[in-house]
Amino acid sequence: MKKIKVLKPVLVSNQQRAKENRSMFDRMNSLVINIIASPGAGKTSFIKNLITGLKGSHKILVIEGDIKGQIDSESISRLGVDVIQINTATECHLDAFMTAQVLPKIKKNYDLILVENIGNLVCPAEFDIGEDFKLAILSTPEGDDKPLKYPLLFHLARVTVINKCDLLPYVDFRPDIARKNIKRENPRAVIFEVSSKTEQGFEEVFRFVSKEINARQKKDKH
Ligand SMILES: Nc1nc2c(ncn2[C@@H]2O[C@H](COP(=O)(O)OP(=O)(O)OP(=O)(O)O)[C@@H](O)[C@H]2O)c(=O)[nH]1
Ligand SMILES: [Mg+2]
Repeated sequence: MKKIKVLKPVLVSNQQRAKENRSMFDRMNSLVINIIASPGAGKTSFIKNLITGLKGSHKILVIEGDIKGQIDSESISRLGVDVIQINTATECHLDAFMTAQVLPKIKKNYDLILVENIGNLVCPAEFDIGEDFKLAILSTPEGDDKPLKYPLLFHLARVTVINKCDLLPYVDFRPDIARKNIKRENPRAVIFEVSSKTEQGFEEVFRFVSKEINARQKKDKH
């Protein structure tokens, strides 16, 4: 049977739409972070910690991607921030078109838009949605070899957060090897080690994200 190559055109048209989304985010003056990790790595927990640390100083919106349901959206809205849900039904990632569909729902300007992508280490990395940067989360029970086995995400992610560091005494995860593996895929990656449960390591993340928001807003003034 003859195979038809469709992935390339799909990605090209996604790229075009992502560019249009990015222009819209630029006009809104928002820093957009696309958060990608495997199911259960701690995306929602990380987002909730970020909200707690930054909501006093910044206006935050969360775009929540799930195959089905709104469990994460509901727990995030209880923190008093706006949330927009995208249910993808069968798709294992968010793409630029799905993101574009919810953009008209954004009725005010936010300093920070956090996008929780579908739990998956593979497909979400392939689709630009118009974000400023991708942030990967690697949790310690998953193993320190994952950056080498799922290289695209760790290659593209400007930031990798090693989460669940409170579990280090109980799991075979070597932070120094994980850092080496992340840097092998992306030598310029910014790496944080945190626990979303104990909040250890978050001060540094808050400083980094605040700096990025400020840099973004200065850029727009020029
Ligand atoms: N011990 C420990 N547990 C954590 C940490 N972060 C998250 N968890 C727990 O891990 C489980 C999954 O966390 P979530 O934040 O829901 O993970 P997620 O990546 O959003 O999951 P999906 O949206 O289903 O893909 C929950 O039981 C959290 O309480 C952490 O740093 N340490
Ligand atoms: Mg979640």
